Amino acid sequence: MFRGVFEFGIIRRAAEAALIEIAIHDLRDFTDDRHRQVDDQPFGGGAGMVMKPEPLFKAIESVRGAGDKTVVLLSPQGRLFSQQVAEEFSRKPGLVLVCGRYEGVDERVVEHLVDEEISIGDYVLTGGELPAMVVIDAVTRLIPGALGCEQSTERESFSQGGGWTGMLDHPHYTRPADYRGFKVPEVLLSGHHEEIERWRRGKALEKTMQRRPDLLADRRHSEPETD
Ligand code: 4FV
Repeated sequence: MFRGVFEFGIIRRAAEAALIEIAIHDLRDFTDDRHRQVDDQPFGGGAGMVMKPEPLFKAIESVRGAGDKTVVLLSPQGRLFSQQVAEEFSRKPGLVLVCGRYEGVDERVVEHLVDEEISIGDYVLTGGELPAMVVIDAVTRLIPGALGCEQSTERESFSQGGGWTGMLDHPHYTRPADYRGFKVPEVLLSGHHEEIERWRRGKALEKTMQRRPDLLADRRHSEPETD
């Protein structure tokens, strides 16, 4: 599942530039029984299977290495992933992303090995692989040098920098200035950078108020008190 995703675009370039290093480990390689079993029936009964502790302990302990890596289990029980969490993770030396399957992993893995549980949203997926890819994508683009000049993380949705704290993004336009009679807003063609900045901030605020007023509430809490 991962190969396809990491062979394209920014993730691929960041790996080629050694800005990131991604290693994928098959849990079955950490089993020692003939059936290479990684799951088993749940104690207490019930539907589905649970991932066994042994392969996970062996895998995580060997991958974690010197222990400077943060062990993250992707699960619906986790803290909701966000741009802020992505920025936090992008400043860490390394991550071990544990992808569950079936009903989930044996709780002793969570208790004794997992530093942080992360959820990408309140819905149930078939596995933790897609959430892991989401985390890798959001974190990689925050690694200095990962984004070429055509993109910047400075001012974008939810970013914490440059006065656009936590707002949705402003509309974007490119050539042609007139497409089927649909024109680009004059101000963007004016070259008046301050007016353009004001228009963009206005549009970002308008869209945020309409679609995500909750973000403005958070903003108010995160902004320092002004007299
Ligand atoms: C999930 C989420 C998620 C739960 C059982 C995998 C599934 C299955 N992970 N954010 N939402 N995981 O639904 O991170 O093992």
